[in-house]
Amino acid sequence: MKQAKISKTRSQRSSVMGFLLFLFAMLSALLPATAQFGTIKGSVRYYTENQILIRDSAVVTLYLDGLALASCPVSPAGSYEFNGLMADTYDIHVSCTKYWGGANSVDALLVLKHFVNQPACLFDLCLLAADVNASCGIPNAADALAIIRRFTGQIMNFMPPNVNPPGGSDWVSERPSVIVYAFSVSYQNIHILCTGDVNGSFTPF
Ligand SMILES: [Ca+2]
Ligand SMILES: [Ca+2]
Repeated sequence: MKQAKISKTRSQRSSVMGFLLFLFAMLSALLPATAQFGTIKGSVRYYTENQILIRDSAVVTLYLDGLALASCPVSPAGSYEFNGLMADTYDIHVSCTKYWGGANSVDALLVLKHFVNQPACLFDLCLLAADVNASCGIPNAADALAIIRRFTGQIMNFMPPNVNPPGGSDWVSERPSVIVYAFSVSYQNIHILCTGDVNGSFTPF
């Protein structure tokens, strides 16, 4: 009698397991193929106190191991999105073609103060924006002078022969690394600045 009861219980467990396996197989078949991939999404903003959204004239590029994989223009809402990404670590960078502005004598003074360490006052993206000739060293008097010359209309950009080579573009961007997991969304906002506008005083238009 006891043996028959045990056998019946085993049979019931086996049926339940079989049903669960069947259910799992059905659900797997119903899920779209892209579901196993991840997404990166976020906004593009000017690096200033009120974090102004960049709603046009900017393109977000996705890199894997230094190679550009895809590009995406910012939407009118100031957002971007990359879908169907394999789990991995990606880099993101923004290029912008909006009007340049915001760099003046105040920025030049901040660059000089940083250069002579009285005190060092520029960090992260502001430090990158201070190196207007993109010489990749500590921003110095040459960068400060170039900012003054452009603000006063003596030069039209930060490219040679106006500055020493290599010369910098009108915009600089953060380049964050983003980890993507399967079945997940990674949120990453990216900040940009006009080159030379180290105090983020500009309102992009
Ligand atoms: Ca420089
Ligand atoms: Ca400024």
